[in-house]
Amino acid sequence: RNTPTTITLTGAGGQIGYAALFRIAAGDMLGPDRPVRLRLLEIPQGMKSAEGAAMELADCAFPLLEGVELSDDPNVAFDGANVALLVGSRPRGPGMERGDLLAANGAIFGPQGRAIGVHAADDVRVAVVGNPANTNALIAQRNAGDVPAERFTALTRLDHNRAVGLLAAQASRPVTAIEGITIWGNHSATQYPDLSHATIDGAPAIDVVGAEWGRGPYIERVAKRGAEIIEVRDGSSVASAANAAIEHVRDWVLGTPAARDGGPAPWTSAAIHSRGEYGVPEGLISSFPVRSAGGEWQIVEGLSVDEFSRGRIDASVAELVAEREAVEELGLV
Ligand code: NAX
Repeated sequence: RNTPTTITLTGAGGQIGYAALFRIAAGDMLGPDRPVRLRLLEIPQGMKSAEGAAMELADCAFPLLEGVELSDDPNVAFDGANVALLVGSRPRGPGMERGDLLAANGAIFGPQGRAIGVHAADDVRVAVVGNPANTNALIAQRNAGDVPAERFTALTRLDHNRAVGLLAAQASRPVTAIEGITIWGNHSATQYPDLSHATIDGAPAIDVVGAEWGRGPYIERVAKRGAEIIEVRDGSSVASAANAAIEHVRDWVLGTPAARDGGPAPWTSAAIHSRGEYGVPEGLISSFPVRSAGGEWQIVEGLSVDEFSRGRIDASVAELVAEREAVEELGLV
């Protein structure tokens, strides 16, 4: 039997936590041959709910699940963590200014970053789901001491999957016909779902669906899909967000698929540490086209960026720069 992987999940008493825990324990994230140990971090108000989830996990008798521990102390919860899913955060409330939002999240992600730096395993991989995800990841990374910056990522996989699903629906093709979509920038309304390199059954997607739609209503619909779900369901995206977090970590650890039929190997999207690729300022955690191999994300380089894409990428990256400046001014990083 393999040694268990320790997974710390924050906000474990919340909705996304509840949707993610059972799939992780069933092996959907790390595969059927990797036992897992779960560490659930909550604040005192969320503890009962996390306890209930832990009881139900026990009631599933998952063969891969070697233990569940609960804590409201990051120093305990991140001890020995190989994977950290940071879900609990303070999302923007009505009328909340950017400064207030970032300060509230600094109080969460600063201490969690420090605890990861001191207590997590050497191979720790961090995926931030809680919004504002990119900048929360930046705050945690900048507080985590010696942990390599590449280990801190934020989720844009839900945006990516939404972009695939909506394109497939428009073209009346299965999602498996689609490749080469990229989400660029911030996980926010400024994100840029880019069809320039996307294909449908190998043909340029933009020729199939038309540039007018692909560079207009499509972008808006992907970026505002979260609001659309809230409107229809009367509640935010939960199962799809948990699914995206699981796929992000799965691909990071186990790798993205190899090339088929002689084409380029498929890529996905993730917000990762920039070293200046595609003109994104170094040190930002921004979404790129990525593949994963050997347990590391690699940015897909050399894609052409036309004027339209350049403008969209720059606009979303400018928002990330402004958020970084704000957290620097607030002394959070
Ligand atoms: P819930 O409010 O159901 O759950 C959040 C949980 O986090 C609560 O139980 C709360 O007690 C806990 N929590 C708060 N502060 C904490 C801390 N310092 N340490 C540990 N736990 C803490 O929200 P849920 O629907 O689960 O969503 C969680 C987050 O995901 C939100 O910030 C939301 O904005 C974000 N989302 C991110 C998405 C993405 O693609 N990145 C999409 C879905 C979702 O909107």
